[in-house]
Amino acid sequence: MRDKLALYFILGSTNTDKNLETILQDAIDGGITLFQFREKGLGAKIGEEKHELAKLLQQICRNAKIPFIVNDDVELALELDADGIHVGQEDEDAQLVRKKIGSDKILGVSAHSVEDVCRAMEAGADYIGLGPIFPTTSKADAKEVQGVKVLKQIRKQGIDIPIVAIGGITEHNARDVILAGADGISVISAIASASDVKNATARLKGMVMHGVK
Ligand code: TZP
Ligand code: MG
Repeated sequence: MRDKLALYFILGSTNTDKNLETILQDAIDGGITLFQFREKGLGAKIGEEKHELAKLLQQICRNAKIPFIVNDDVELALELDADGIHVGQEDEDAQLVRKKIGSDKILGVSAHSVEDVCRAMEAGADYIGLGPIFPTTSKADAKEVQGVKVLKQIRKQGIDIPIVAIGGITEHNARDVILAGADGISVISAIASASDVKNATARLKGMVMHGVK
């Protein structure tokens, strides 16, 4: 699991005006290790349209053997036979989600505190999304920014679950979160809003893997 979290890219139609398939393919070419389809926010697609978009993006991931995770929609994840599902603290209960998806699919859970992490582990999470580490404009209802404090606390207590850091992560601060104990970084805008998606992705990957761009 840990290696799959190195460069975790999240995207949905509300994150960009550009073509999502092109962005995803360029991000794959640049070296992302996992993809999460997150169709949320004002103007997000629902129903059949959401399903069709998910299917298109899943196929691109399948061709490249990149894990495809669905955000907060267990039914969609099961319908598409996605590789996994990610839920937040306010979404469907993680323990229930684990029951619905079985033991084979990846279960990711968002956490904001050591307590959240412990509960998620008991519920059967495979990895934690921890944040927001830095200020973000990609999530309207994001919790308070926490820096790397909670991340360091978790590792200091010997909690070893795979963790991907999220929120405002760029090529300039990626190294700090890895040094603080994250297995990888999760980004929306650092990739989706880049003028050269493939190049920006490759630079982020370099920071995570070797501490250099
Ligand atoms: N959860 C916490 S912050 C965030 C999510 C989905 C948004 C991350 O987006 P960005 O653009 O990488 O800050
Ligand atoms: Mg949520």
